[in-house]
Amino acid sequence: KCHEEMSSPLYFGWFLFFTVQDEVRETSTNFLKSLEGLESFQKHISDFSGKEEKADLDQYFKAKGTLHCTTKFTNYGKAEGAKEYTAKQIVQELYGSVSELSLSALFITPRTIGARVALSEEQLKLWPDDAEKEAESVVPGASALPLGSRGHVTLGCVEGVEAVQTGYDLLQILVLQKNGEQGEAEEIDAGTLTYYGEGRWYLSLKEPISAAASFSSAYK
Ligand code: 2AM
Repeated sequence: KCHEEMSSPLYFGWFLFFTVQDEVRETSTNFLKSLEGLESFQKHISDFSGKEEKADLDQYFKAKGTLHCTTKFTNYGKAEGAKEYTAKQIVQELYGSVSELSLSALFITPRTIGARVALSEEQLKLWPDDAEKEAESVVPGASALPLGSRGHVTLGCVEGVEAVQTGYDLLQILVLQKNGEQGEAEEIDAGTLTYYGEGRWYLSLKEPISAAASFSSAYK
């Protein structure tokens, strides 16, 4: 029983080192602060508050625990493909290994805040083939995006919203980008900020954040 539990986690992923988590949280807080200071953001504030008044974004999103980038949600072995993923040689081989995650963008929607992860060739070896396809029913067009597109770190969610939503929100923005949606873009200190409507804001970072992380699994 014990062995079975040990090999059937809730999910696999890259877990950011603790010191790095603090840095990323700070970056996230600064991002929200700079958003609130923008005229363009204030113009669309009703996307978040439903009213024409100042919303405190830092209070709006609630943190979801240890910062990580999920590779496979195995749901204690119950998710489709869980056993196959767990048994993969590369998963066994790289379990416990440390690598640098490149956080290339930050994004918020009225539901979630997250960081996009630009996965390396090596990291993509741990990425499930169907991660984007699996989201197709929720985000039409997701399955046509490149492998690894869903890679992200959930930084927070609105109360009552599950973390899985962050990846869907990212994929939705990427589908819009792929369809040539220009949005309303402006340059800010940290990079190019684009508004895609319906409260979707995407900041492409001038300098990606390098975050040390270890590939491992979590049980809750
Ligand atoms: P996240 O990767 O967007 O943060 C435990 O719930 C973790 O598994 C969370 O980090 C969560 O979202 C992720 N998760 C939950 N359900 C999922 C699903 N159906 N597909 C992919 N990831 C999922």
